[in-house]
Amino acid sequence: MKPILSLVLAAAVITLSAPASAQFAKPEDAIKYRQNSMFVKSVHFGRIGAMVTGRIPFDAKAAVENADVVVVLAGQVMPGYGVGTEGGKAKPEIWKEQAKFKEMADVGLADAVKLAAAARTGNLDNLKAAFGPTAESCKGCHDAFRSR
Ligand code: ASC
Repeated sequence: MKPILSLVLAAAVITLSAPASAQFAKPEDAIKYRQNSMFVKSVHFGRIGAMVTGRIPFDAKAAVENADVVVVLAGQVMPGYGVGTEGGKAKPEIWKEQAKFKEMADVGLADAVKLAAAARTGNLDNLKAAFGPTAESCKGCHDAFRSR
């Protein structure tokens, strides 16, 4: 594992051990965090998408690096939606249907982990096979829980 990723993961573990209410100084920060996190995720996921569709050449090393960013951020979804942080594009259902929301977040993370594993095989067909389900997970959760 790269030193930088180890550091990010260590920071994530420390962050996760704090109660959700202590995650952000103010609710607007949680909203900003969610939106920026989603933007960064979409940039890195999008680069893999561009390889999968042939818009950019397949680069196995870049695929791994991009997938790893998606994994780290996909693992940080729940802390972004603590009690009292309603707002932004997040539907109120997120806080009313916590179990469903968490389940979708967990599936999203599992798919991202599979995407990173597929990237590590260095095989474009494996990357293609893992990309679709991950995109479906992203879309499914956005359709259910994000307002337009
Ligand atoms: C992205 C992005 C999303 C998802 C979704 C996948 O890159 O910004 O919201 O992928 O489009 O279906």
